[in-house]
Amino acid sequence: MTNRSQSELLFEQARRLFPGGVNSPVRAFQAVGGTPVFFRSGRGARLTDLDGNEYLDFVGSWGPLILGHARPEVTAAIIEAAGRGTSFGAPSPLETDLAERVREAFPHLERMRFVSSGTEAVMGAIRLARAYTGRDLILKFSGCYHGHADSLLVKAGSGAATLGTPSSPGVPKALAELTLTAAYNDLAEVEDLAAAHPGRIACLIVEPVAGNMGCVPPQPGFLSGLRELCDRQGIVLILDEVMTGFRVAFGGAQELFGVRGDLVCLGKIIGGGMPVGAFGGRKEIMSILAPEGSVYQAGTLSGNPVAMAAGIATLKLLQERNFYPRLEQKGRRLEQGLRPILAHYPERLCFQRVGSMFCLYFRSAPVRSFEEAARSDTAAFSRFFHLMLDQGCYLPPAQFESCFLSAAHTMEDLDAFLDAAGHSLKIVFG
Ligand code: KE4
Repeated sequence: MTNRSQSELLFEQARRLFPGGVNSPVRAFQAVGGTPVFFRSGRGARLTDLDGNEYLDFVGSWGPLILGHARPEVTAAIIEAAGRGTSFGAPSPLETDLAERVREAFPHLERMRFVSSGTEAVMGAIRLARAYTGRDLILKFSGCYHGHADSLLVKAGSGAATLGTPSSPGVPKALAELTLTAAYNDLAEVEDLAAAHPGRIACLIVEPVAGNMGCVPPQPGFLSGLRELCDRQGIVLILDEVMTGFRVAFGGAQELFGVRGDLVCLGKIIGGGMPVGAFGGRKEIMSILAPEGSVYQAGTLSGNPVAMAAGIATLKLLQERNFYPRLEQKGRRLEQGLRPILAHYPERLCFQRVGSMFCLYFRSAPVRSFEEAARSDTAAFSRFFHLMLDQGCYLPPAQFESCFLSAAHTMEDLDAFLDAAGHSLKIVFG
């Protein structure tokens, strides 16, 4: 059993300061039991905890660290920018530089706005869609997570689903009633909802690959069907690419599946591990945003120069030749290596992957919606999680999350994962 006494001590101190001892619920290990690991440092694909234990990291800070921890070029850019001042509260050329790089990946973002989190990006996009259409209803999918803004904490995924509060207390009923929900990949249900509420739905927001109920790819025709329906009904299609943007391809899921949003939300990778979110899209929608228009949105640290510098350094490296093909080779190696292992446990496991994001569900295949993900054996997952942790593999501490590979993971690291997984599954399933 790995000694994590320092983490246990630190967790006791943290519980006297923070609810649940953490500053974001998914970190609390509530779904898997035990004590959250406190980390001292990360380098490449590895994390080191306060007891000196080293782990291969398959969380990657929940997505941002596609380059791995402490990538020298990113760290150098942060240090250099910080030396010139951490914040101006005024424009800097760094915002323009990062925005131009974002637009290279998402050319249909005619205008954009930087914020400090994915939640803020989604809040801005929703408010814009409501103002642009003059409509109040929004439509989301159960199990999708779009940050913790009130209107989106209805049948939400990620930590909300993990903790059993997909619809959070504290959200006024009157507000929650303005959020319609459908099952992911169920186009017919979306059509029914649109028919039941003609001319009242402002926007439809979707994760083009659902990474907050594990890893659920869109079924063929799902995204294009949503696009067509939104065009037909005058509904703003918001693609939440906070997780998938620059993850599944340089141009995100929109590049992969060829479906464009009217508005797009970004985050995670574009900050290179620093707090950055962004929303953007068609000029005619974005132009009603203050100060050009009257839809208000603001932020003290929006476009923060140090965060911008981290994002610029990150995107520069993602544009290097063969970055994504090399990452795909690693994802394929992991999937192919797992296949013979999972074959020992027919109908007990389902591995789903899109690029360098993946999930091992403890239930039979396939998983196409949250309703299907929710039937996973979370007790078996928890046992697997701890067995992997004790073998030096740090996974997301919840079944309803996606794992991530980075450019820093080597083929030997993936073999170590496969060995640990094979050993762990033997114990879990006997
Ligand atoms: P943030 O506000 O956490 O930066 O982004 C919210 C968000 C929006 N949209 C999508 C698709 C997201 O995945 C997220 C955040 N993802 C979770 C992980 N599943 C963040 C981890 C956490 O809540 O601590």
